[in-house]
Amino acid sequence: MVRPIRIVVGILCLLTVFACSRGRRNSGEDKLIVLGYSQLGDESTWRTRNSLSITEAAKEAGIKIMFEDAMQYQANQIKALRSFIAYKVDVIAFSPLVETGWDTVLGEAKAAGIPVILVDRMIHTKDESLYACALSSDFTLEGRRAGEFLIKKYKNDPGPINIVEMAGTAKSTPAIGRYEGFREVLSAYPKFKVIFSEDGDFMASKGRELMQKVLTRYDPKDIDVIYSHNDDMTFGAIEVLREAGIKPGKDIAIISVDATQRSINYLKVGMINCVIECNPNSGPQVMELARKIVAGEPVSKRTYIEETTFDEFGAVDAIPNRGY
Ligand code: GZL
Repeated sequence: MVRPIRIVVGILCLLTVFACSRGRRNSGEDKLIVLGYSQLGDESTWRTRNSLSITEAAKEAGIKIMFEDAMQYQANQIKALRSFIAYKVDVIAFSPLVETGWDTVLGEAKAAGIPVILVDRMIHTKDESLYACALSSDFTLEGRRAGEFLIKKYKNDPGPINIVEMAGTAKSTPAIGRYEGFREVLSAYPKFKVIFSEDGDFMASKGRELMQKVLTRYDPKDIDVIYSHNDDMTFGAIEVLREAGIKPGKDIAIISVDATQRSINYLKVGMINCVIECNPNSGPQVMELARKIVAGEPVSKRTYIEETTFDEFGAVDAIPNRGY
């Protein structure tokens, strides 16, 4: 039986340790970095892996992370950022769901002297001082790569080549970049025609819905390509195609972005024709940026994550396991 006095003493010891660590945190010696991280949601396989990369890297780096999942609501992200400011974290990092609507809350972080790292997605602002640095993929390049694959695949086909596009979350950096980069490359080839483009929010369920809508609107024979902004929407669409007796990758070519293991498996058996890599494993780079910023070391304002393309023209069987 534990005597009550021992419980009280134990609590007092814990509070003392905590107070010292917070004091030490602010004193600058042997700094325990406290990072507030607002993740936009858990909408896709990619996002789940990205969150794991972030939290595992924080643990590895000895950084105390306050991790908040906004469940795809910008209001939840703003609330989380404000709680990090109130807690006086050393540094904030977040993946903005959409590009606009952040100036006010980032102004509050700036006034509180808390640096902000943008991860995975960008914000649209006139005041670049609102964030210390940004780390993400080059989404316009990803879109260009998708277009370049089609130019190669259909180089001897006079067209028209009819394309169905399943876009990501509207006004998000990846959806904007993948939309624009794709058209930038194809604009020189009028045989390519995007006959349908709608927002599927990077979700498998909405990929299904979009493909069902497309098949009520178009004869499958009039669809040559599906360009999907992420694997989860692709997987939803492939289910619908197969239920309709349509062979994905053969009757209709498929380009998908992310490169999760399942999409690579589909590429290897010819159900997908091209997979554009979007790397979710940014955790270690985020923690290194956080450490440098807190230590007052210089960091690049913009860092792009290295990525590649896997397609039917390459050695698909040699693609290493993706791990997610
Ligand atoms: C891209 C990321 C996108 C992924 C999707 O960096 O923001 O969001 O491509 C994810 O899978 O949902």
